[in-house]
Amino acid sequence: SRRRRTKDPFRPDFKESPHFAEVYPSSEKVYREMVHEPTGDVLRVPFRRIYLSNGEHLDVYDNSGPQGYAPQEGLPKLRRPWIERRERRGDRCFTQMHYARRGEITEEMLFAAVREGVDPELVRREVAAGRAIIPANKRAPELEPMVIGPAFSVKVNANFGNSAIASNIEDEVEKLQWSTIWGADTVMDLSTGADIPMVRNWILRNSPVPVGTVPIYEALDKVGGVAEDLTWELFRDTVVEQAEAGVSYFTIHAGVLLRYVPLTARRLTGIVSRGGSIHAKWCIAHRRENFAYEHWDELCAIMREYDVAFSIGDGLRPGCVRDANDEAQFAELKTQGELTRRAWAHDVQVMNEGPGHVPLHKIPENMDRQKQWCSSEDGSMGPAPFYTLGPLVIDHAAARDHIASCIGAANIAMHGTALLCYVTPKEHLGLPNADDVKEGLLAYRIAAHAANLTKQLPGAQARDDAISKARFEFRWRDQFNLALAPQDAKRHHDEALPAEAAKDAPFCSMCSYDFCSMRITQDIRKFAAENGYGVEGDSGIGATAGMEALRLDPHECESYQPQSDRP
Ligand code: IRN
Ligand code: FE2
Repeated sequence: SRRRRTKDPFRPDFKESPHFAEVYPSSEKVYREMVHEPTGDVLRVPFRRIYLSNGEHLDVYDNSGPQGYAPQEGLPKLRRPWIERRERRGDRCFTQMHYARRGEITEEMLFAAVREGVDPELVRREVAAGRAIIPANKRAPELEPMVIGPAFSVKVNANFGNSAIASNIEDEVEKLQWSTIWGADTVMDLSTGADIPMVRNWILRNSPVPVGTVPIYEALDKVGGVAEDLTWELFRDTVVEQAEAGVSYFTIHAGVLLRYVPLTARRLTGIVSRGGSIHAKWCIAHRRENFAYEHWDELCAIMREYDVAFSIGDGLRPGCVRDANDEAQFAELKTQGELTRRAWAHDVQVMNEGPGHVPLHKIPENMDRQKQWCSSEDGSMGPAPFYTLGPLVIDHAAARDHIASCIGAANIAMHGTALLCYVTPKEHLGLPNADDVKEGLLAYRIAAHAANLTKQLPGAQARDDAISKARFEFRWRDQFNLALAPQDAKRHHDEALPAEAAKDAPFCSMCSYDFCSMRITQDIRKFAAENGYGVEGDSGIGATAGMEALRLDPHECESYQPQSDRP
């Protein structure tokens, strides 16, 4: 990855974007058309169609965005007519929550519902109740709408952005493209280095997914990195500029109250949130309450006008398993709940950020408190969607923290977390490059899907079943193409057996022919079928009947499958 500064931020020297066809051979982008009845608009909702060698195909959720647009031009403005209609109508509040509460199913709600394969009325109802959000700033016409909430598939957020030490505009746009092609549902530009507004603008104009930011980072940059010099006015102006640019959700650490800061004194790792530490420093230096908390209603007014969603920061999240679920963390979470209810009163969409580092046995308590505290008191609203950073379930996995955090992420998502903020292998060590972004995302796609299976959403298991069938039938190419990263799967397979013929072989290099359990199982079924013992079909349930007819003890059968516990 290049480290040199961008020469001309108005005309960066972009690399060629990753080619969809190379990343996903045997896939094609298809669009499902759907009429939005109230306006007559025809929505074109993207899917990735995976073609299989047996003539079947499978459509999967697709975040890769419109292909073939040079970053210099930016992506097409899909939402422009929808937004213009609302502006012509003279709307003052543009939030999806506002429309949902009025009973209106917007184009965005329908679009997201088609992607999820659910009734658009469910999306409307969840958004109206604050249980789901559709981050979609009216100044971000490029994005393909998506919904975040526990009633829908679990989503994954990818972070990138430059720092003063590393990266440039070209690298960050490349990380954006890398993120969406590997399945990021949302991205956050966390730039803190040179040209923050420029980097953000290039990302916004090229992102098919909602973009989030942490505005306090740019505000701190404006005051030369001196937290004490921040003011409410400067922060507010930064928020307005970023809303105007098209950011769809803001992390704002308004729950870091002055009186909570001392609660972190005895922690092993103190305050580990960047935004949280900036606010805490300001509060302590001035002995005053957090200005984002004090001016929360003014912030709500800005969010309403653009439809920017709050991602209420977890500035006091635990930074190690020792600090998990402590007083500081839960004090802030309670305040997040109060802020959530105040935002809802303005029809502003909200999610709550969560940790961090939490050992597995403490995850359910964290999730339960979020659900309880970030709802309305009478239970008619919420809980607001939870958005967690992992959590990492052990602290000593440096260089493998994507795995340590994925375990917590799958677990907390199973308990109801709606959006998972990825962690890359570089976590705690350095700024991620494009490869780290890919590894982080693939790990998190696994965590999200693991949780989706537990939620038993309609069709959630279709891809697993398709790849399992291909595996059992030795359709190797289909196995690669159905995998999260087809080329990587193929590369591993081809390492020992590169010949084309091996892609139809009834074994692989792990067990070879004689010890292939799947091949032996097929022999068993074939034998049973040929001997007229009534096996139904060629790969199914009939096997049991066949075994019975053969008078085989099921325990004896195990000796036919010496490797049966292997993948
Ligand atoms: C998500 C959940 N908790 C924290 N996050 C993300 O962490 C947040 O959305 C942002 O992308 C990143 C850094 O936040 P801090 O360190 O400024 O809190
Ligand atoms: Fe950490």
